[in-house]
Amino acid sequence: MTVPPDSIEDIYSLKGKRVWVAGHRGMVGSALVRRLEKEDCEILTATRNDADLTRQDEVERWMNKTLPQAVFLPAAKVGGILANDTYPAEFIYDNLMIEANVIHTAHITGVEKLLFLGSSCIYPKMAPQPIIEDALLTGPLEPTNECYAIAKIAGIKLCQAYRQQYGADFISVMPTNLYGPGDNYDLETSHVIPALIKKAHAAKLNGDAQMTIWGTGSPRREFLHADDAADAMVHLMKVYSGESHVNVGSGSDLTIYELAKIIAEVVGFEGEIVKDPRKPDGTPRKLMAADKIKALGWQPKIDLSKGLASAYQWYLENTV
Ligand code: GFB
Repeated sequence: MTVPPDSIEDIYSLKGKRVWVAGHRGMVGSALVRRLEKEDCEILTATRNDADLTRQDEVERWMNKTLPQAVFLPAAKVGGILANDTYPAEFIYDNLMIEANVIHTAHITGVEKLLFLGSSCIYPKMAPQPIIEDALLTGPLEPTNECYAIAKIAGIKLCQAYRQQYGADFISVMPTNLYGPGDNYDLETSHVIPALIKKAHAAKLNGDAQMTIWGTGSPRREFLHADDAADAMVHLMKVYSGESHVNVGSGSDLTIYELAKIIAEVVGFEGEIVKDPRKPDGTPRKLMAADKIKALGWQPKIDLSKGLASAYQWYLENTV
């Protein structure tokens, strides 16, 4: 049951604080900046020229200079199933470096509160559904994204370790598959939603009889709009402090084939949807339990069809 937001007391205030969004150019980082603009705080951002987050000396220099009081850490090397499977070295190395540098330096420079973003792929491939937070490290991971997941699990452990040893107020959230403005539309590296929007749009324009989706179409996925995810993160920054990570999802899922049909309808592609089983399916299902975040007084506002329509609009206005 969702607890009314008003009944949950803030334990941390962003008011008047210097708040660093590390990775503000990404889809989640830019959604966080949009959301934080509604708070009475000073938003700090760093371009790659200011600080390459994979370089410890650059992170230290930048954080010592700007002294953020609160940090959101969405910065990460991210990608869809094929990118994860093709570039495991970058997915583990870049992510380990970014989180180790930022979390350690946050401790050294006395950051009051830090929120680290993981991903639902940290859970075992065959975790019972819906996946509760305690399912972490109870079984083998999905092989196509094992390197990314191991790096993200290390990030959760970093936050827990600095909390246990030094009392640092560092928390972690595990968002489900996200989509929204600023998404990556490169078909080789993107997630499924931007890929299918792009494919459906091209098929419509070409007058194609078919569009192809990867895999069997039967895996189930949960999706959340990036603006909802950012809203959840700002909420958790204010109301949550604890060692365990918190799932951030929509609470419902659908098959990839069902998703493709909705996207075809949103885009106006009327042809056939064909499956390509030579491509990987990945995890069969990763619906996360939403009980914890609901009990903390948060629920999503953007339903999938409306969110997909706005994502398509963004695609038309920004990439075509
Ligand atoms: O979004 P996606 O790449 O990520 O794929 P994952 C989701 C499902 O959609 C898979 C299928 O079963 C894909 O086979 N799919 C169908 C497609 N057509 C397409 C297409 O054209 N492009 C893509 N990309 N998929 C990633 C992880 O897993 O999701 C990461 O690898 C991370 O670690 C991220 O957790 C959120 O949900 O499979």
